[in-house]
Amino acid sequence: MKTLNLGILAHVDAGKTSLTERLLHDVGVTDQLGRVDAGSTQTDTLALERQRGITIRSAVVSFVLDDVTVNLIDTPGHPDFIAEVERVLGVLDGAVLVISAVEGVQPQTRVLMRTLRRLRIPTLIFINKVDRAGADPERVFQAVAEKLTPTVVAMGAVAMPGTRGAHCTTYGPTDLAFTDRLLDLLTGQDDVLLADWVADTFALPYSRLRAALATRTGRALVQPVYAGSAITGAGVDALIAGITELLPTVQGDADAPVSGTVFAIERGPAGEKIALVRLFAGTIRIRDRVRVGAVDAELVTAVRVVAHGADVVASAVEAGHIARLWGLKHTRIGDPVGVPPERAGTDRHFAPPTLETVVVPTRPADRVALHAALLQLAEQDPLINLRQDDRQHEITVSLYGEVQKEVIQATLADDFGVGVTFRETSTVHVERVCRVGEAVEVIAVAPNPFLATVGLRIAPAPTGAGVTFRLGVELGSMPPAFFTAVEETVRRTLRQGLHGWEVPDCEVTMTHAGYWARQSHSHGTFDKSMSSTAGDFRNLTPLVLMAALARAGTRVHEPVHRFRLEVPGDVLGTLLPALTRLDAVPTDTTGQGASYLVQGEIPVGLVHALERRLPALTRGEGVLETEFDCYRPVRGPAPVRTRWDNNPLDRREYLLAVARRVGGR
Ligand SMILES: Nc1nc2c(ncn2[C@@H]2O[C@H](COP(=O)(O)OP(=O)(O)OP(=O)(O)O)[C@@H](O)[C@H]2O)c(=O)[nH]1
Ligand SMILES: [Mg+2]
Repeated sequence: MKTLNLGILAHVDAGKTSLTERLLHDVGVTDQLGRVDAGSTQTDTLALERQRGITIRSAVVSFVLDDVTVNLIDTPGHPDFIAEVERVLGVLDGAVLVISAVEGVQPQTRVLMRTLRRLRIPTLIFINKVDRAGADPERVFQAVAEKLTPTVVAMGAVAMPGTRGAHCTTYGPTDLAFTDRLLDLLTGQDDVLLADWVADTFALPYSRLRAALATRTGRALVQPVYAGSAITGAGVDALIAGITELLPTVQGDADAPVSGTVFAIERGPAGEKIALVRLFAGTIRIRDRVRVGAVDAELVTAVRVVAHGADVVASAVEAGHIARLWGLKHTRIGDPVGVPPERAGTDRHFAPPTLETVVVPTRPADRVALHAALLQLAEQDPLINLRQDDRQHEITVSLYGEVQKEVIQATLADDFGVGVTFRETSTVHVERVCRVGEAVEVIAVAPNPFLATVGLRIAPAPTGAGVTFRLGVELGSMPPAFFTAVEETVRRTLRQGLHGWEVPDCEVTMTHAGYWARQSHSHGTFDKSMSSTAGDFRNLTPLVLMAALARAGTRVHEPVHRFRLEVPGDVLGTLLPALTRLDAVPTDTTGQGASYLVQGEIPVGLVHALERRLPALTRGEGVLETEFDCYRPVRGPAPVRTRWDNNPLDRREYLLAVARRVGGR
């Protein structure tokens, strides 16, 4: 059977969960239509989701349409949970982007559509809530074409929008404006179709246009737009028909070598680890041993697949499907299963979290339990980037925002019985390398106390390039384990640069390498004082790297958001100086009738302050949208972050550390 793994994506509250519920109902999986407001949906199952009426975790449900199994993934829309969307993107065959017919295109809609287009994920757009007062599907369609993607075609019309009786009609071959639009869009992209149309305008059958529409949609070159209501069900039959006709299905090869991705991790009732895997090729059976990430042969102890709305026990999962696998004890999110799939599961599509906070247990005795609980949460959400400072034992997590903080607090209390408070949220900065710096320590040459020679050169790299590690020495000059120890330590050390912030992008080259081969006494025992170990390389590498980094120098950068601010024209006089005081840099101000659109940049740390002051500055009429843009050098003195690793900071500390270790050896 063919499968379609379909993501439902949108700005918060646009109606993803309601639409998922409506689809399950209309295809006959559920008898009763669940409602977000009653806490009775299939996908918002966490207690917290039901209480708050928002989605926090992505959830998978499934149904069969003709001969296709559709695995539907309902995702959260709140920007604090964007990491959940990110993890899902690598396993999708198609997406439905939901937009409210009342609120229209919203900040997260833009971010998501941009990403869907970049990843070439076939997408249908659904303008939802046409029944709600104020709905204006035509205006929203225009905004989609202008702000999101020009390659759109409206698949139907809405009568009586904004009323409970709103209903939808689907365009067909006799709707000339529709067929003209199709022709225009498709012949612009397809030369053969264009040639046939020029040769004989009347001979081009409608079925050919529909087929071309499906091909182009499947290649993410066209985005058909539907409209309707998840609550009343209007327009949903047309959307279902569109999903079947226009989105590409996959039929993976069940006999090929296993290839899949772990895209989520859950904990079962007994606290056991469950991996959600999208299988691209091959078959995984119970008791199979599979390679997962770096671990060679993990034993699969149980398999469950989502089928017809329920999660059922299965003996195997085949290519194309999504399954829950038990037994993969060491797995992490993004791990490849078997042969790594072409689409990597760990690619970064959205900005990383730019906030952080220290988590403090209410009862000091809970510190160890808190650490264990947060480790489990970090398994499910690696971007919280858990770290513990070596000296004070304080635990810090990275965050997207305040709602995520509340969710962590509630989860720790409800699931782990650990009460916590948070220190004030602060901004995560990064360090950028200024120029090339080198350092080297040679074995048996004072003050180097370690049985290792390590030379490292660090050089700047473009934003987003990541850390690359290269060998400037012969690969055969040392045992591979020593090179691995150096590379791993380099990556770990760069999590805190000269000012304590991560150095995300740089090139590190190992310029010198040396070791003493394993030596034994005459009676055959291994003599550690004469033989290099991986530990020597792990201890020496941070010292050399930090010395090289100190020579290269780093500059601290802060995260900056782009903002769009719509305000009444007469408040500009007071608003602009206020923006400047908030360190915001307006780059563009344009009049739009009686209102003005001000765009520019603002440091992330001040977005909250701007939000708070906005009502007073704009008589409550200002509409602010912000979105992560880039990191820029901080103005004034660079903020320093507490070190959680005992990395030496500079040459002086380096020598002190060396001296301490000489004494200790
Ligand atoms: N009138 C009307 N209300 C709708 C419609 N779809 C959703 N809603 C309401 O909009 C609110 C949000 O709906 P959800 O389905 O939770 O939206 P969501 O996109 O899943 O929200 P998050 O997952 O939190 O981002 C709820 O109160 C729904 O009842 C619709 O078609 N018409
Ligand atoms: Mg939802």
